Amino acid sequence: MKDKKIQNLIIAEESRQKSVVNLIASENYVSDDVMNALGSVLNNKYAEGYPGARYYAGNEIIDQIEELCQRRALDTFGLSDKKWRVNVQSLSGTPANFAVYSALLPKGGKIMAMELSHGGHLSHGHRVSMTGKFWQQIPYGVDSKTEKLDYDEVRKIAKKNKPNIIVAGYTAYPRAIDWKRFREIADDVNAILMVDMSHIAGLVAGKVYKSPFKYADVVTTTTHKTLRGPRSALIFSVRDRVAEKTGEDFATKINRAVFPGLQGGPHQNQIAAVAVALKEAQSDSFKKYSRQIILNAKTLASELRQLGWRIVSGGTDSHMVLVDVWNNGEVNKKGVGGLNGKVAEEFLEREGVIVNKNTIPYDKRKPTSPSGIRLGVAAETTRGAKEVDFVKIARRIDEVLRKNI
Ligand code: DSN
Repeated sequence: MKDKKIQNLIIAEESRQKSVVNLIASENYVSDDVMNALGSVLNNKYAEGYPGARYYAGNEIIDQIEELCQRRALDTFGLSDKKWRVNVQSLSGTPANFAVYSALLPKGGKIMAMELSHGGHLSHGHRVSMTGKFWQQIPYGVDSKTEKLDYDEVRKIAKKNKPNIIVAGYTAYPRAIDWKRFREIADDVNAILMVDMSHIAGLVAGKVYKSPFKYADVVTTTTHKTLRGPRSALIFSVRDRVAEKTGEDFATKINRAVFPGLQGGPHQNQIAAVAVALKEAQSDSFKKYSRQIILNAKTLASELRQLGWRIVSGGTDSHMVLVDVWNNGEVNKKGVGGLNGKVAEEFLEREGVIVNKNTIPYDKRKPTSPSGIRLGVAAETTRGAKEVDFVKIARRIDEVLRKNI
């Protein structure tokens, strides 16, 4: 690279990534093939429109890449093109969710979604996100005792508020989700059921987390978390749901919302890289990696629990563990607690363990200095870590945090 300043910064970041224990739940390490597709000549092409209907000439090969990516997206999740369509152009998760709402909701319509502090996402209608300015969020949370979803309560809130869309799928909820119950609730109130499976997409592809496709009308996902692809997003929609006013199917409306509604030319290098990652996600080695993720996350949760730390909801069914490091400001019998998530994140970073501070359900502290830290095992699992390594990681976390209590 001629630009030495940028080259040196890239080298420095690569060395940082290699030297730390990475427990950011939304990060991963992609293959060289994914990187090669991202850094390819595909970056040079403009392709506004969709395969077969572009606004520029010269897209014969680009069309084949995008169609292959669509095919692989359906195949990865075992979907028939008779039942599902997929848009692969959205640049990332928040724009993908915004595209769905703008395609399917009336202006000012209601998005019923988990509130941010309980594990929801900004793009699910939070007031600081454009999704909360254009539409109204109807929040639901988790049960205060179990810290798990209470489906009867979700149903009550839906019945009372009659949302246009119900969003299931979260950013800091480590447990299994009963998609069927969500379908029943959505049907009860005639709402669209959207699943945002960004965090768990790789686990669904690897068949270690229940697939939402049997129940959802729309499924969005980023491609760079457990799915281990480039930063991008996919929007799946069922063919047999049509918009009430126009009679068009959801996918037609979503495609129009993505382009020309929200974006110009798609990033074709990114689409090719997604296609590469999706092929990898169909492999046996990916299934093995997914199984290892679950074993590693359970090991991390149980080891930390034995060391005295309170695990939110009591455990995990995914790649993620939420730890209550504050414990209501008290140090417990095993000598841990009383740390806020911000300082815990900083202490750990100083010792080369990268985590993020996170609110816990019913948090009494502010999001900038919350009660919890969120830990994810996908990135270290990609690097080959097994249960024995996660026992060591849990002990290292415990040791660093105890030093600072
Ligand atoms: N930032 C992602 C996460 O960490 O969960 C979601 O957008």
